[in-house]
Amino acid sequence: MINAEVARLFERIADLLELTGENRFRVNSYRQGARSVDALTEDLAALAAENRLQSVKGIGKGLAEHVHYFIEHGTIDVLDDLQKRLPPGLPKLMEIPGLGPKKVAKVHEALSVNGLDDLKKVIADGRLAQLEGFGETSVKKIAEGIAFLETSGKRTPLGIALPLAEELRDRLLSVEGVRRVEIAGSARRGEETVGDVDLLCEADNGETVVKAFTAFPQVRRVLASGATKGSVTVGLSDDRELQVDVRVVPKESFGAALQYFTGSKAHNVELRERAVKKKWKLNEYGLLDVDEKRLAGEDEAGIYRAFKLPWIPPELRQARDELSGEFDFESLVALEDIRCDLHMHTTASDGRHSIEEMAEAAKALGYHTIAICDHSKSSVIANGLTVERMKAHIKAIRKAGEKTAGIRILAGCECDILPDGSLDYPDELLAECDWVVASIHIAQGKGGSGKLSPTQRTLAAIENPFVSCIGHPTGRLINRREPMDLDMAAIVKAAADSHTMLEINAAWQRLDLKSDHARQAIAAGVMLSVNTDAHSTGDLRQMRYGVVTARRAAARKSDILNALTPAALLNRIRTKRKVSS
Ligand code: DGT
Ligand code: CA
Ligand code: CA
Ligand code: ZN
Repeated sequence: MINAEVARLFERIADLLELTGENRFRVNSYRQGARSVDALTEDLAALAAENRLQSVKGIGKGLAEHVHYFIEHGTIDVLDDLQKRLPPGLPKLMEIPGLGPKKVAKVHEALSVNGLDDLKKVIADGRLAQLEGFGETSVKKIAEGIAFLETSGKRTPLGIALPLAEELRDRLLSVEGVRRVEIAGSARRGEETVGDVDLLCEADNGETVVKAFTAFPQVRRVLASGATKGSVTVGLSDDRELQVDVRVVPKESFGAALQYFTGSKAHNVELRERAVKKKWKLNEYGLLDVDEKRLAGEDEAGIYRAFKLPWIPPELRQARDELSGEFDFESLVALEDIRCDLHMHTTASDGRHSIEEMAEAAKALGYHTIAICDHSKSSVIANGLTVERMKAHIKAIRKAGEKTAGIRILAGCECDILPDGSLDYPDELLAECDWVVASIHIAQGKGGSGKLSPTQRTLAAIENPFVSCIGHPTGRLINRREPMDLDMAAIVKAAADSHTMLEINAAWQRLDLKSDHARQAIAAGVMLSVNTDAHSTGDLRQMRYGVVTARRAAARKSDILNALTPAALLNRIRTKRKVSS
């Protein structure tokens, strides 16, 4: 459906026209057109084919011609002309909070500002503050806006955004008149990074709720505050800001709004296409049939039920195949299914807690098994264990296991895969471990001449009979380090053939494998192991990020090693050793 795109382009034309100082009527006709198109449930392309575009209120002859042009060329000529006429750096300035099209037009005209650098100059030399309609306060706001724009390029990791969203949700719940609050958007879908946080609030006193929200102590700047919607930024520890949107809706629309604002956009488009086929109307207010009779809106499941679909877990709303009706969502792995964590560190290498402390914390989470996996000798910075220390550590782990009732403690290690593809410990030592995670930490770049590539190193480790699992297989750090250049198809196949597990490292900085790779591994028949790589007892709670990543890969409980019974788990580990040796 082209409606959303056409609406966006009309909106853009309106902005650019306003920037050139075009008269208000012409600007408004585009804005009105954008709104009409957005609200339309019929497909614009179908209307155009029947020459009925002008029957839509808000679309006159000119806009109808634009739609026809768009269908033929995939663009709108007026927009292209405008973009050619304007200095290339100018439209970008409209995105700065505190600077709309009118003000940008003014600084362009009065001070010949053509882009961001020019703008910074007239702020620095005081000329902007002297311009009529600006002044010290508004210039200060614009300067802050520039800083925000320049640092907000990066998306925020889920592990930072989600706890913040939960904090704000809980605080909103204590605001008078608020009956219900849900996190929507990418955070609810469990995306590894979040652009902005979307909160949805059920209440009748929108204005006071939004006011209270904008006054929360976490709020750094208020971007908008109205009767049903508020938008703020909160400060992050690295001095970046994260935008948070709040929408207040009445009870009868809550489910429709939750469905709409959870997205993804592509998933919503598919669902709306189904509605259009039935001549129904679906939007954030509810689902209406041909006679405008309300079919659903109060609860989210009701929306899907109207389409004869089960409620769809947010993680799977990706416009893949979740609307096919073929997936058994009941079998999808959930946090409650996770009964063990098989990668964690202790004070023996670079962890903060002892074996016993880690075991007690895991027991409190209801786990039946953990594996202690401290670093091997070549991870010098991480205080990796020499062969002798590792031997002693295995004894210490067994002793702790005997002392600690109610949980099994596996003696494991996180063994480095060296640049030549060999492992950091001899096979005899690995054989003494119950469970071995093999990871690449050293020389993650492409192999130089005569050296093995990361793919070859990983394949070599998979072939070793004592390697149970490959840890954080791609080595990426979200926003900080690119993944290694790997032939994932080859790795996945070798892992499946040898019964080697691949890890979904649940640390939010890693999420490695990521969900697309996890999906690929599952399709090849690989058993995945979701582990926190905890360096403290608190880190064990990061398991949830690994689980949403697995859910985004449509992992069933039976695809995840950590959801098996104790006996089945040990059996799987033994299978690898038997098959390989
Ligand atoms: P983000 O913030 O970039 O991480 O991703 P989202 O998915 O949270 O996106 P956001 O915050 O722009 O919008 C939240 C949801 O609202 C989005 O997932 C789907 C819905 N939505 C927003 N704009 C549109 C639209 O133009 N069409 C449709 N169908 N849905 C939209
Ligand atoms: Ca969002
Ligand atoms: Ca948003
Ligand atoms: Zn580790």
